[in-house]
Amino acid sequence: MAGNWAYAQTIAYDVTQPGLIQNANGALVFTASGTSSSGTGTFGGFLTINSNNPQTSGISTSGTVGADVTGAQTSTQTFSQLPTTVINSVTYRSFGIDLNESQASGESFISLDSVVLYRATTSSGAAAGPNANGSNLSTFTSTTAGLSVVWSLDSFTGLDPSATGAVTQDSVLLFDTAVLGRGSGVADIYLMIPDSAFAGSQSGDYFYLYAAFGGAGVVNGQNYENSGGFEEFGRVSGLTFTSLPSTIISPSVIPEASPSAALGIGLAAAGWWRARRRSQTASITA
Ligand SMILES: [Ca+2]
Ligand SMILES: [Ca+2]
Ligand SMILES: [Ca+2]
Repeated sequence: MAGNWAYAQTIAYDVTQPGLIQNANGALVFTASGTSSSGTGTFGGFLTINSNNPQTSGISTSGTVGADVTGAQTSTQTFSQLPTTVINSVTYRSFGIDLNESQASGESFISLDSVVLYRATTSSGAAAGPNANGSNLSTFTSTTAGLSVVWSLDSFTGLDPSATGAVTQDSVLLFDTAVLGRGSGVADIYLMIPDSAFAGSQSGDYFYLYAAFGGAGVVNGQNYENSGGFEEFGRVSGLTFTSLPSTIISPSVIPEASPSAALGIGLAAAGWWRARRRSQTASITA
């Protein structure tokens, strides 16, 4: 089950408790829990992935969406639609992630395996989005003209992180919605991508966000596959963050896993898990 998109080296971030990630590719990822903000925030949803598939993925296009995406709640974004938020004097394009998982025993956990924000000079039109397990993303990436990667959770070559051998560093975020969940329609997680990553963007450019959930499978006995309830990405605006979570979440390496090594991930992660809490006081406050 696990390992649909497991790569040679997986960097895991344990976000089952509130905390802040300083992503290697320049973004801030932090939980709403443990965060203080002021203002009247809005969450402008533009990608809804709604399935019970253990691994699920989608891309935000106004064209033909993938099987797990709710088209009526999903749309291509233009540059002017992407709001900015200033945190500690740095300007970010600000996004939120609303996680919805079954709260039945053992089902509240979910992994976020991939996030890629693309920029294109043309609309994707009818290019079909990816299938549930992340395959068929190449249909989108190969037919959308002028496509480039603005930001990604992972490091990869080319345009398609689901392509064999593309990922050079695989990061995965592990969430527990029983701890972090704030209900439907509001962000549980904030994703702040530095505005500097958007250098050169034109007002007429189009933006597409790809996300994949559930691929971590079983880690330390917890099942991070997707279960009932939709996952949604939205634009976050109107918030001033007065503090961020005080816990910095450090990355930990999960050793190599073969595609059939879900059990191996669990065993290897046991040692990693015991040593994972290397918290320190956050140096970033707004
Ligand atoms: Ca789950
Ligand atoms: Ca990943
Ligand atoms: Ca779900």
